[in-house]
This record gives sequence, structure tokens and C-alpha cells, in this order.
Amino acid sequence: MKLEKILINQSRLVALAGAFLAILLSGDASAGQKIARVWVNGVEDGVLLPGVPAVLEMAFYDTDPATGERVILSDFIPFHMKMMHLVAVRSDLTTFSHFHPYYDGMSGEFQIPLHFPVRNKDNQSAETAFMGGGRYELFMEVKSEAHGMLEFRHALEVSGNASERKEPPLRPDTDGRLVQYFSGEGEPAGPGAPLRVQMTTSQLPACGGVLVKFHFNVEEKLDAEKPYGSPEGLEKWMMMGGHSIVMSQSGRDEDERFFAHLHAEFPESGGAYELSQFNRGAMAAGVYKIWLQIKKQGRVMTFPFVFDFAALPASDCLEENTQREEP
Ligand SMILES: [Cu+2]
Repeated sequence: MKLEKILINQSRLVALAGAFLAILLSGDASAGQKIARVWVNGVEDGVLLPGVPAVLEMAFYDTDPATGERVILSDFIPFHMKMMHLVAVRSDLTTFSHFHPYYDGMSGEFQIPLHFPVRNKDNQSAETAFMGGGRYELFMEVKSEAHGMLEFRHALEVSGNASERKEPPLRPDTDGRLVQYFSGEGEPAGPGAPLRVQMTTSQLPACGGVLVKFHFNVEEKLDAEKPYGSPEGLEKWMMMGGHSIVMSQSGRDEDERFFAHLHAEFPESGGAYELSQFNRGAMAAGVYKIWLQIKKQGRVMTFPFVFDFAALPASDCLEENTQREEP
């Protein structure tokens, strides 16, 4: 009995320490002596001009613990069909782009042309990634053979006046759903538009954290007379049914911001997507923005939602659960 109690306390301590670490690190791999360097037209941390064609280059470095020397990481392998997944937002979260820089395995460097027309639909958002002035945050996800998944964050300046505005959270309807409308091309639109997207969140408290789920339902109205129903022509995008990025509105810079890249299975029927995140404390109460990305009839569509998140506390750990590994 005594031993069990000690085990319980230990597991609580581990859970608490884990939550604390999660808050401190927010999953940021750059805290482990690994850094990102970013060049704009060959100039390190150069300033981009809004909408003007440019080349963005990136490389990632580890520090040799013995010599303190910087060593370029060049053992990257693909994940979700790409060598890098790059998400760029303006710091007020009013812009969003998700594209995939090309990897030169010989040098270990990544490169992507910006604001150039491209045929590759997976990089269509690089055409319009930085159209206005301001401070942008880059979230770069790569997979190293030696280090596993790595996430690097870096700021990028775009010249020009930035009129930053914080978008207010959407108001839920009487059933607690957030509802937004989009055109057939996936552009924001008003009620009655061809696409209706509903979102709800749910939370399941567990030992050591809370399982947060984001539920989306994409519906389509094929003509004005018809009611909303199953959407036509849904496709997988990069092996998954749906991709989504969640970020906190709070945070003074990219390092303080909550960031998560989640995936949904392809809907078995209709347009229902579910994404989940195990919240060990990193996702505190506050305002968040989520972008659901799906592919429909050959086009990648992005559905953004700003929402209020009331984080639930984790539940008490039951004795019989204490020796089980956390999910
Ligand atoms: Cu991606």
C-alpha cells in the first residue's frame, strides 16, 4: 500500500513536471541547442517585400556537445509526403500559408520560391504567403533520422505598414457550434454560400491531461433550392483526410505561441473530420485560431475559425492507472 502511494505521488509529480515542461518548451525543439537560419534572397534574416518574388532558404543546425561547434543537420527524411512542412502566419494571425520547401540532400539546405506562380498545388499558398507588411512567424517541421520530429520557429520581417488587428472569437450558435460559409472555391462567404462548415470542440479529462477534440462538418449545397448535404469530390491531401494548425492568439512572439499541427482521417461518409490533441497544460484557456485544410475537386481549401477555449483540468489519476504509460 505504501509503495502504491509513493507510485501514485511519483506519477502525479511526473505528470505535473511534464505539464510544466510542456509549458516551458511548448514543444519547441530549438530549446535543445538546435537552431534555424533563414535567408531572404541570400541575405540572412533579410526583409521581404510584400508580394514581390523572392527566394527563401533555410538550414538547421545542431551544436556538437564536445566542441560547441555548429553542425548542419542533413539527415532529413520525408513525413506526410514532404521534406518540410512550413506554416507562416502574420503575428496577428490574420494571414495563413502552408507550403513545402524543397530539400537539397547534398547540402542539407531547403529552398522555396515565394510569390512565383507554381503548378504544384501543395505549394500554391507560397504564391501569396506574404502579401502585406508586418512581422511573420514561420513554423518549420522536419524529420531527422537521428533526432526524429523537429520543429523550428523563426520570425520574418515583411516591409510596409502593419495594421495589426486581433480577430474576435466567433460566437457559437444555440447548439454550441461555430458556423462559417465559403464559396465553391473555398473563399470566405456569407450565409447561403455553397459550402457550410461547422466546428465544435470537446474535452475528455484524463490522468495527466485532457484529450481535446476538434470536430468539423463540411457540407455543400449543390444548388440554391437544395439543403446542405454531403460535399462532392473530397480527396486526401498528403495522405490524410484533413490537416489543421492550431495557434494561440496570445504570445509575444513565435516562441511563446501555442502551435499544433493535427491530422484527420478521411471521412467515411459525408464531410465530418475529427482532430485531437492531448493537452498536458500547454493549451491554456484563451483565444485560438484553427485552420482546417482539406482537398476538394483538386483544390486545397482552408477554413479558418477563431474560437474561445476554456481549458478543463486533467482528472485525478486513479490508483490502477498510475503504472500505465500516458498516451
Ligand atoms: Cu504540410
